[in-house]
Amino acid sequence: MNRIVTLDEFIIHRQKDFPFASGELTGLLRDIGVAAKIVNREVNKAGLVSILGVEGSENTHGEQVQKLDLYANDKLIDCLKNSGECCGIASEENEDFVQMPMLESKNSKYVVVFDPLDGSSNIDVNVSVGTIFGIYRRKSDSSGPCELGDFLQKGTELVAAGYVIYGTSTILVYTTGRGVNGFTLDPSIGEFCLSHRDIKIPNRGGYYSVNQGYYLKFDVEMRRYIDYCSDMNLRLRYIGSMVSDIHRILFQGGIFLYPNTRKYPQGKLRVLYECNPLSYVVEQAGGKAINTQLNRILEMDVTDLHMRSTIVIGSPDMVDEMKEFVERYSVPSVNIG
Ligand code: AHM
Ligand code: MG
Repeated sequence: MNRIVTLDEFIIHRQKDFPFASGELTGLLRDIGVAAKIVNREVNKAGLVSILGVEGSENTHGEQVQKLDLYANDKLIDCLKNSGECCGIASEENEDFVQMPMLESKNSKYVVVFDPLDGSSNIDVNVSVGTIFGIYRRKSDSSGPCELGDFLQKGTELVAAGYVIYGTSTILVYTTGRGVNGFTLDPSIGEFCLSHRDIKIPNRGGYYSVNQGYYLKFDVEMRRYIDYCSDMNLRLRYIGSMVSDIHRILFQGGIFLYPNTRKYPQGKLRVLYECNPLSYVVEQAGGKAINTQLNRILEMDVTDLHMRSTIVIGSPDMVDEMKEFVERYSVPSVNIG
């Protein structure tokens, strides 16, 4: 029988790969693992909401019941604050970034960005949701508080990124730029155990993933590409929870698209909390991620904490093919003048 390798063991072992590592990044990844276990416990109880109380009400302990995405947000912030391994966080749930107390953050050189519970509209119907995270080295001087510029970095500057999927089992997938590994939570021992070593995305896959309900709102080249996917007998899978859709594509191959629509002319998904971390993971696994202007997601300038983007991400050959489609069918803008 193979010996079980826990997430903590793996992270500590990997620290040796970085000669000047101080242990902060190791600590941060472990904190995220702890927060994931706490969030997992609550997500698993989501169906008991009628027993435990609905949002805004008081539960049997006299505590206010919180929406799960806000609960996940608070837990992540608490875990990162307590350990003092990062100097600030930015979350999809917070308007502004949050500075960690200077004393506790020990002049840390990292900031963390996250979407605490992606796809949270799915919780009530028991569909998988996830946490997405990214870690950057701060740019400002570590003797002072963190600044906005520490968060507005390109995805190419990510030091680590990953996600946790709360699904049929709970899996944490992360990369520090040296391959992608996955860990499944064993509830009997309460540990994430290495289950998917050195994940590689297939060059092609049998799935495409897009909200086809918006078909008529997509640009013509995007509609052509979606028709092509259907003509090629690709299977359409769209969970409406990006982490879950990307997780399937990572293992089975395929392509995920969230183009611009009339409602979201810049795309819906957030660059900092969704597009960049997941693009980093997918690229590390051998995949590709671009926007519908055909630029690499990780190289986009980030100008706002909550900036959105279009995204096309997944198996490398399929993303290249989509790019060719757009180049071929793009309607050149006519200058009437
Ligand atoms: P959220 O962060 O508010 O949950 O929104 C992001 C989610 C993604 O997980 C998912 O891919 C997308 O929104 C679904 O959007 P739509 O319902 O427009 O297809
Ligand atoms: Mg989200």
